[in-house]
Amino acid sequence: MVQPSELEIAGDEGYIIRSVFFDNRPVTIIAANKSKGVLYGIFHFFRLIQNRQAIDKLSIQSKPRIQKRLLNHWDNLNGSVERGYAGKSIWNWEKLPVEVDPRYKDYARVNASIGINGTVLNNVNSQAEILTKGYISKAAAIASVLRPYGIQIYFSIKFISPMEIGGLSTADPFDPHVRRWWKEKAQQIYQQIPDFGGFLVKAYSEGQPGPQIYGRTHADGANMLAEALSPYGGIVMWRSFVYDLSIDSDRTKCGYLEFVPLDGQFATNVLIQSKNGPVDFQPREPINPLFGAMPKTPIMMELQITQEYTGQSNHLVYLAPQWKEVLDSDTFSKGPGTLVAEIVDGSAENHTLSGIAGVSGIGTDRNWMGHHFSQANWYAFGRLAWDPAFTSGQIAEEWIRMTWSNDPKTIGVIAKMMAGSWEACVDYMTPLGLHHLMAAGHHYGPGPDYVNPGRADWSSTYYHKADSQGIGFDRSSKGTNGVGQYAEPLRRLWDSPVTCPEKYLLWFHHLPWTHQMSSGKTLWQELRLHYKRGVEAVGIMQKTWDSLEGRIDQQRFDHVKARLEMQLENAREWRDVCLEYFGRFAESPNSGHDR
Ligand code: GCW
Repeated sequence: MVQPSELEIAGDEGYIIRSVFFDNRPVTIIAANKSKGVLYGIFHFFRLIQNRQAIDKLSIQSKPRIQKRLLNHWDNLNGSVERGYAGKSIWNWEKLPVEVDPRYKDYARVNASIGINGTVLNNVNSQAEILTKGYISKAAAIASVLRPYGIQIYFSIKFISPMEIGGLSTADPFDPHVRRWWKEKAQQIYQQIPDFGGFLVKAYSEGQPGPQIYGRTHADGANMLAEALSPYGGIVMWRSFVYDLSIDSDRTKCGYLEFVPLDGQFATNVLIQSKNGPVDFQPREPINPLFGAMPKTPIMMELQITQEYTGQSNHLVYLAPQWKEVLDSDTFSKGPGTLVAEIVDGSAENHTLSGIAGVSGIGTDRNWMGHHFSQANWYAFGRLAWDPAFTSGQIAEEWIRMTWSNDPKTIGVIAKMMAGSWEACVDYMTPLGLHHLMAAGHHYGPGPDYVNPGRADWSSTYYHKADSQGIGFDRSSKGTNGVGQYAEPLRRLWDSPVTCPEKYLLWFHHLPWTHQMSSGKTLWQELRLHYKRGVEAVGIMQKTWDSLEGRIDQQRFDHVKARLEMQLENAREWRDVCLEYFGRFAESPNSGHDR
């Protein structure tokens, strides 16, 4: 029926599902090497049933391509969630470990059903308290609920914890007392949580301390933690989200400049966790140049499920197409066909360790994510982490069938809305490679004129550089040479406005308003068209949704309807504010453009 040899390739998490006859009766076998594989196999089988697929002639074999598939909660210990738009943190630290909210089990099941096998409980802007005895016991209570579902827990740690809660006078990674402190801390954690996953670290970035305080490198810091965790099989996920403008005045270049020279210096249980793009989860970014640039180090990809820059919990934006664009991008780092997905799954560079993280959007809201459709992003993250080759359409269809309906009309309508929603958001917020145009104090509405008094790179004007001469950030070889961080032929193609894909045009080039686009239109005309198109797309989504009234329950229908109204209003605002502002330059007497 299933030979043991067939299971060899299934590994620890894979499974085989097969229809066979046993004693003349049809049976379905779900076989795996480990209980986790059986768990995933059963969820696969449920999915088939929920998707109304035939289950009488099954012959399925599946295993995850990426090893560590994690959610990252940006949850603070006081119950607030950084960039969370769905209520408070689900971790009720005050009541733990005595009271264990039944929702943790629901959380575990949802995650296991999409293959997620790890979760970082607390914010990367970390508090040292997470490592105190009390919090370790609280976390152990969560771990025991998640364990049967194959989910390990991890902590974000603060680099100077030995000082803040350990009474040491330094956190220097070369100090023997500091090293001992971390080793003892690891031992303490593993005593209570034997399958603890490891540490996530944001160091020397946005006010978080790091080894640089002591003149040490990221590798020195990461390796100290790796040494403490390695006896137990724990890992360190060290983030590359750093942008110290004293290293380079172009923010997009900083991560690469700090990390690439360290390739080869990290311990074997360290992964470098890098955001998909070089800035910060903008509606669209070109790939992070670190993918493929550190062949000796496993690079873990960080995606953002919570919609910090894409309308938060008010806009319907299905992000799988964005993630697919990144995963399917060719880095050319080992010649043509070295896709980001193959860097991340470890196959391109022969790493045994591989990982992907999604910044969670989960909160205490009844529907988990604030917007019913945001759940699709959670679902899609899990599915792509399992296999980056799945298509966004296929994932959407599975989710729609399980969440909304198996009625073909409903599926078709919702699938169409979802498919176009990301590109619509890019169009009404930041088309043609524009980025980071938000108003002061939040990451929601438009503020192209915003200038941060303290930091140039927190200003919108730093990114778009619009003036009467033109618009865009010159990262070509004539500008900051940001393009120089990519492998050939990307470097060459993106260096010229003629061969640079238009979706990245203003990311890499500062061009006159009269620049001719492939459509024959001028840049200014094209920009206006994109903003207009984005707003129109939301209007169409709204009408499309209305056509579903009566086909789905009224409560969720009304919820989405109300949010689409808000989305349309917001999209119009983005269009009007941005075009009014850019128009001041584009249509000024010396722009060369007709009014
Ligand atoms: O996306 C930005 C957010 C910060 C976040 C930071 C990071 C957790 O605006 O809120 O901090 O990036 O990723 O570290």
